[in-house]
Amino acid sequence: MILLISLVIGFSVIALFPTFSDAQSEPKTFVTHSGAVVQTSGEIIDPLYAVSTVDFDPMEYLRNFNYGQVSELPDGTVVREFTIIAEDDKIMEVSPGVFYNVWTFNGTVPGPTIRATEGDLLRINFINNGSKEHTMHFHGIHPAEMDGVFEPVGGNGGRFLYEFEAGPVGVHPYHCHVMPLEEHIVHGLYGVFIVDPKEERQPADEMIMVLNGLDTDFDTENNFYAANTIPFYYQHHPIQINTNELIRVYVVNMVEFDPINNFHLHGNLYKYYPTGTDLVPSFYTDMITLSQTERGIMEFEYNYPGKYLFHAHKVEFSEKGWVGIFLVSENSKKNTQELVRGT
Ligand SMILES: [Cu+2]
Repeated sequence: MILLISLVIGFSVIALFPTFSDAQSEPKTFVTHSGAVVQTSGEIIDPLYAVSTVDFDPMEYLRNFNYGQVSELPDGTVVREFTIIAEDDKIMEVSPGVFYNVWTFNGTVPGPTIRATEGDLLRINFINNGSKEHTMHFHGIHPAEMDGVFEPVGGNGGRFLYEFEAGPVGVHPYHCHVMPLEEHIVHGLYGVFIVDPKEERQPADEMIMVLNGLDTDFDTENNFYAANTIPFYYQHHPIQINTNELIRVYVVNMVEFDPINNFHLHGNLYKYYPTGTDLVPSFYTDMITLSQTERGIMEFEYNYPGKYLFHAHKVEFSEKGWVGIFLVSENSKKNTQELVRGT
């Protein structure tokens, strides 16, 4: 009888915990109390938190511009509304086997590229679902109370409505501005804000490159560098472009800790518009140097097909991931100048 009861209890326990063996074999990612990110298939005792990993596709990010929900005021002003959600508990595998606690705007690093035309009214519904205070601080022109510095937004659902006119024309960063600032930026709370001129720029194959660094061991030095977060990504997945087609790159340097970064293009030179505020290029070069949050617009066309590198000429950065390839194909179309002239 006792044996029978034991068997019944035994089977009940197995029935109650059918996934026990699955849980043991499925790796989990979590953050320890010391801040280290660990993946294990073993039992996690008292984790700080356990989360799933974030997937980020740099190729999708590259040409993804968000224009918001568009409406119009009675006076004809275009209104663009965005909802941006901050979180700080996500883990991303930034390089094979390297897990990093990313803090995200709308689930990615960088956050979504926000794009508007000069004079549009921007409404950014900011929701902080993180555990810490966060804000959105836009570079550009706006009232003091919209600056995202002295109005920290509390975690666990805190909200703030940023409302301001888009300007000036150019490419600007946005980022969290809560102290310690360095920590909030290096974990990934930043993105790109493009303000187009009312008279549109020439048609082009447009792309965004955020230059970033990853301090995966929390020693205030970067272990990896990248264009768009994943080290070596565009070297393994070259960016496909065409000969005789205008390429426009919005480049923003968000690397912390190292005072400078730079951008070298192979087999070509580019016209460079610092901050993108002027419609006439300031330089024709194959090398620009960028300090923290320095940014600009690069424009170029390739005449010859083939593979061309682009990378930091600070070789340490390129050897730690900030390197990519443009794969240039022969363009059957007329070149951009002919298309513009309509000949
Ligand atoms: Cu923050």
